Amino acid sequence: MALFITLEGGEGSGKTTVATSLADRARERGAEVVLTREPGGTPLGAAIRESLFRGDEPMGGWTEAFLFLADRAEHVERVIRPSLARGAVVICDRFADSTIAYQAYGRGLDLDLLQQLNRVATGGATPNLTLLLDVPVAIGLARTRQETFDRIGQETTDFHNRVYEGFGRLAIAEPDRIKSIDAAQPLDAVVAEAWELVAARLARIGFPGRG
Ligand code: T5A
Repeated sequence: MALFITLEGGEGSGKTTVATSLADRARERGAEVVLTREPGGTPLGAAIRESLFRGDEPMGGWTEAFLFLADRAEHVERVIRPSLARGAVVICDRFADSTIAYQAYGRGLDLDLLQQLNRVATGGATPNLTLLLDVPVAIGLARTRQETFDRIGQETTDFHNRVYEGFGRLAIAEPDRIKSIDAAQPLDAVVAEAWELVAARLARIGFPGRG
């Protein structure tokens, strides 16, 4: 019965808004839904999130990567794996693909090593479906209020362009898992497309997902 869905994309692509809407719709169809996020999906993760984004202090690239990975290891062990084990639908706002897009493509850290470290952090937990909300960098950044930008949100346009390219490459490499959605469309259209994909997965595990 379990289903593991992640939402990925750049800043302001609409992940949080779409994830909430998908969770509401899946609950209406009787699923137990665990809506969670990275970083910060556990009490320890909330402290890690605070360390990652507090202030403008510079942080080493690998320090940043290990903080995201530590958050993920705790999140998988404490929240994601137990929820899936009891048959819940887990909807997670960002997961392992963000580390590849931001820390490998964005920061330029070793991609193979980060993939290995992701495998350690996730213990092999892999999403059944990843919705990549694809929006041009300039549109996404314009949607996010400047004053809410954190250390990573404040990065250069070049950095965000590399992240965008990274997500695109991941989608090409894993077309069965990662489904790209044009997130420059009006929100209703984005949610409708995302729900279509989720409803099909829910139907496969026995929920009346369509409609
Ligand atoms: N990170 C994270 C890493 O570097 N490595 C990692 O391994 C992980 C896990 C997370 C930061 O950490 C980085 C990535 C991030 O920089 P965060 O606070 O979770 O920080 O930031 P984001 O995930 O980027 O959240 P944002 O709030 O910036 O973007 P969302 O969630 O994609 O967008 P959302 O839903 O909040 O929407 C933003 C605004 O746009 C509007 C919404 O109403 C809202 O006002 N909107 C639309 N408007 C018009 N049309 C649409 N289609 C719209 N969709 C949304």
